[in-house]
Amino acid sequence: MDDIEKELEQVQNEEELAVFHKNYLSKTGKLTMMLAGLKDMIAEQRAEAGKRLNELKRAIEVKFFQKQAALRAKAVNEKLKNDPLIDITVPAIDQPRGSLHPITLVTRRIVDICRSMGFLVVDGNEVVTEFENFDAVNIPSDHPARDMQDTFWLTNGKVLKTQTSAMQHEILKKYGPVVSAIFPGRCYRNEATDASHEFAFFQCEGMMVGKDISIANLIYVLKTLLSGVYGKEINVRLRPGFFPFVEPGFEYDASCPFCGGKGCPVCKHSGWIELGGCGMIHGNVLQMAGVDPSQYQGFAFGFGLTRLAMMQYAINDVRLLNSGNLEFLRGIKR
Ligand code: FA5
Repeated sequence: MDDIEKELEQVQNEEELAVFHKNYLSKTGKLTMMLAGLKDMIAEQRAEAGKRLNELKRAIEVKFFQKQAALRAKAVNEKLKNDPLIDITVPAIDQPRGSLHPITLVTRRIVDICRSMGFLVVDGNEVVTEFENFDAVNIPSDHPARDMQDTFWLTNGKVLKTQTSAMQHEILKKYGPVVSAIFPGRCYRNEATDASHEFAFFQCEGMMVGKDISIANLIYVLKTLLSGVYGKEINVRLRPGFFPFVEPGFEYDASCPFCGGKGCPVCKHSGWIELGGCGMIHGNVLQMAGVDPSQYQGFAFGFGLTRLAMMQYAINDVRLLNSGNLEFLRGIKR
């Protein structure tokens, strides 16, 4: 141990450090080889020797990273000192710093809450196949539901994702049949834009599939998620609603977080805010992804993440979010 440490202390630059790493810590390094050699020892000795060797390797690794940081800092300082174009004595200009976009803030909040409930967070493509966006979620080519989402078709036959539901199939195939996942993402629809409709906007979708998953689980997850987002107890109510990929399907509302359900301009004095759609995943969707609907079932829910951010930050025109208008962004109270 002492010899290895001494050798590390004598390292003068990053090239020598790389050689040290190769000799001791890389896949073929001495310490790694010694650990690999443990398998040939008799069982009684193996545990004790393994523990000591692991401790030794970890201690060397810590010293290695410390040395690496010190060498890098030294190199940067030397560059700063010797570069005639950089004058480190000039006082820093008091520039306003950047800040996170409201969509990013809301996404992070949702992701944190869902992670704490054990959900996977999946990042999906914006360009998807026609099959993923429609057929795999039970919207075949002759289904009228296709007309509800005016789609940007690409010349190669693919589409710009019109809904995060387009990721259900891939997630079920990759992680199913037992999976809990959320998948926020940018969606595109060929809309005539106005204060509440953009052609590019964010949705967030969640899905839980397994044995004995029920609507009670769906309501619990929605309540926990929304209460976390708003930092107060939120109630959820379901109304019958149609989406081809869920059966039964619902629209769901959250009790207004701004007035506590008493009625205010945000909830149009109803006490409830319409958030999105949800329901039990249709058997056809499960089957197409190779999940047996007689054994497994689950729920899915989706909502307009952009809309949530607009309510959270009192933004009255969705077009401002993509506008790149710094005045607007600076005015947002985070
Ligand atoms: C859907 O897209 C379903 N995929 C949601 C779903 C998921 C239902 C899972 C059931 C199970 P819808 O078309 O209603 O549903 O869109 C959901 C939300 O996206 C809307 O409530 C709205 O907040 C948001 N949204 C839709 N179009 C736009 C748009 N052009 N601009 C801004 N937000 C939009």
